[in-house]
Amino acid sequence: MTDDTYEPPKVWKWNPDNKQAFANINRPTAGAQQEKELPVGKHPLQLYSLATPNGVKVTVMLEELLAKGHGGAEYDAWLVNIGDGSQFGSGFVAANPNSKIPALVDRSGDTPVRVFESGAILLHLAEKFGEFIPEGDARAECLSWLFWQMGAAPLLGGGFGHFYAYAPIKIEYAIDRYTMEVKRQIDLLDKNLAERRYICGDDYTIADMAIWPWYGAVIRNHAYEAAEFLEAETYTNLTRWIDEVGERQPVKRGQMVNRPFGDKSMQLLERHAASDFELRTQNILDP
Ligand SMILES: N[C@@H](CCC(=O)N[C@@H](CS)C(=O)NCC(=O)O)C(=O)O
Repeated sequence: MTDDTYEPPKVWKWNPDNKQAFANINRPTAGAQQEKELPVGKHPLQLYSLATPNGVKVTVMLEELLAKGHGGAEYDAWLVNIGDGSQFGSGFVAANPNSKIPALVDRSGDTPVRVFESGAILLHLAEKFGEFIPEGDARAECLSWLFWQMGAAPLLGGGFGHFYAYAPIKIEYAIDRYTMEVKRQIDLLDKNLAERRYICGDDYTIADMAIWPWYGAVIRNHAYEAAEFLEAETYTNLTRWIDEVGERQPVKRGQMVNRPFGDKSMQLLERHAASDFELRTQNILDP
């Protein structure tokens, strides 16, 4: 256990009986743990995901592309329940050797192309459809914020969120360290959004789609119950942007896909057609 008397041993050993948060699904090794094929639907894009912030980035992007009339962005979204270890099935590991949602298989060409890491998936789709990524100098700014988010999120989620909300004991040292960093991150976003309507300027881009699900959830108290602790409401430029982005229809739809928790009318476990949002939410399928 973790207290101030803990002395790390010379060599760390994995304890498979560890019952702490997420310890039951995590392993110190990579690779498939069981044979399990992935389902494949009829659309060009096959998404294997769950509606966590990393998953929502991609479903928002796909819904945004469809709203713009890109029929080639039609997708089948299959639910991957990371709580039961589905990310360690052989089919999923073939799509993402890193065993984390989201994973996309692009079957629009002659051979299927796998894409993993949410930032890489956003970039793949932005380049494929020529949308939500600026040209010229603005492109570098957009990619900078996209990659900023990919580097920042583990400190927000794996660092702050884990030690503030999930760790079995409250460790002041860890909470202080990560709160300092997270407050700095949200102040950075707030200052950036004091100057700009969206993260990179006047246009809504994949950088907004990457950042919104994480910081929107924390600031609006949907993750970690830390909004008061972080004084979330004081970051008024950030809250203005969170509200504006949250009003977009594709953002509302994207959040419903592969969502097995919360209000049943917002849960669309699998998405295979646009009509599923009206016809196949859990309040209808499992009243
Ligand atoms: N850097 C990755 C992170 C993905 C990630 O951490 N996914 C989590 C859910 S949000 C997951 O699949 N966890 C399962 C596990 O750790 O076994 C990305 O952005 O795609």
